[in-house]
Amino acid sequence: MSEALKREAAGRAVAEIRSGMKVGLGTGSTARHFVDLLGEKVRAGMDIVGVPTSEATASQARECGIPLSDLDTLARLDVTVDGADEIDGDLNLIKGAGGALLREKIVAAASDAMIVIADDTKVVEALGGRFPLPVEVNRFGLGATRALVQRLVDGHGTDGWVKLRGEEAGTPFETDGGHLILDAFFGRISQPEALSNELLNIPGVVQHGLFLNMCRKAYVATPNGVETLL
Ligand code: ABF
Repeated sequence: MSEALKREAAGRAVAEIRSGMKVGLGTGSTARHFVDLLGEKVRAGMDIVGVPTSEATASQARECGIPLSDLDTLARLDVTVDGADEIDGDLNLIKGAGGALLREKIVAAASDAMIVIADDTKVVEALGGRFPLPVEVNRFGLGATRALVQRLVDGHGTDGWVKLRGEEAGTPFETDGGHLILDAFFGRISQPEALSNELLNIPGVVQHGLFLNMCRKAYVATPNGVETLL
């Protein structure tokens, strides 16, 4: 999907931002367009404050001149705009390919609304069929936590797998919070709420990339223009 189309989706989200708003700033290549376009508005006089979901976004936002704050200073935000890896018909999401899922979820949960911007390759019938679910885990007890996540994958009845992100390259990926990521391929996830609870019941799991009942609107870029999913 071309960057131009991602930018169009981002532009639709920027059009919803008004002066005075407190805005969660997502992570990833689509969210990057949003931050860039929002920066243009700020430089033209729009008065907003952003809360970034990653160090990468914080650094881009600073370069764009967007004033930043955090969730210690601002307990609630008006809206968060972020990308996604999979979007189903109920606007439930898989996120975390960029490794920022924990901060993304904290920021989205602190926001009155979450708008997702994506291209149409991200729209799926059921979550999990295409994309492994990122599971952020504590370093301590990694082997035991991995075995418990693998047990959930095996119990899902598919040819699933669990990989430590970065392991094959010799350097495990580390999140902004200093955690690791297990990418767990479940196949189609028929009961996302149940899986969410099962994962969060594993003590070494910090958070996972299922974003359920959090997003109310998605702007999806297609070759024929941007569609709004509600
Ligand atoms: C973030 O960036 C992540 O939660 C998601 O994994 C990814 C999407 O990136 P892109 O817009 O580059 O496809 O939103």
